[in-house]
Amino acid sequence: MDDRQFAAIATAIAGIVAVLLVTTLRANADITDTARHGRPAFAVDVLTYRWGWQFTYPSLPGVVDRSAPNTPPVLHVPAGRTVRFRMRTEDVVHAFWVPAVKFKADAWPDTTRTFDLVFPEGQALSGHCAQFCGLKHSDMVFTVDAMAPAAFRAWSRSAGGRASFSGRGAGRPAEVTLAR
Ligand SMILES: [Cu+2]
Repeated sequence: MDDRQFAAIATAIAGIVAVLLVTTLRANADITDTARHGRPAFAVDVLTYRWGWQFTYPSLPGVVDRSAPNTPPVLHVPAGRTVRFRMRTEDVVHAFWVPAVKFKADAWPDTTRTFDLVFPEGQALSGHCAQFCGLKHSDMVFTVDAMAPAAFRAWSRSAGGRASFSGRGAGRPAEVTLAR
């Protein structure tokens, strides 16, 4: 290899490194941006079990939306705000899936999964368990009532609390994290 070939190869490698560096920095900036703008405005604890869902709200003690025979539960959230979910399973692996927000996440035993979602306004967005989990897997459905802020405040008052969702928290689905 002569000096010119060496210089050409070295230049090419430097170019590739520069491209990778810029790509990484951009991706990082994206994550930081999401974290800042996606500050959660409301929180939901999700418990999955054979064969149903339970939604509780840390800022609304005592409010429980849970599956009942032939009655899918309703998950109540403010529309257009970042909602932080903490999800666990009581038994086997289930999966939270809401097609309207193009999001699916597994609930694994002994694991708490955290994710942020922003919902469009809608009274009956459909939700499903997307992991076959036994006999009544197909019963594992729920609906999402994603309300405009005023309607959400009214619901939270009628549910016996004052949901604190003063945070601006408008954003888009952010990081999904796992904690054991
Ligand atoms: Cu399931």
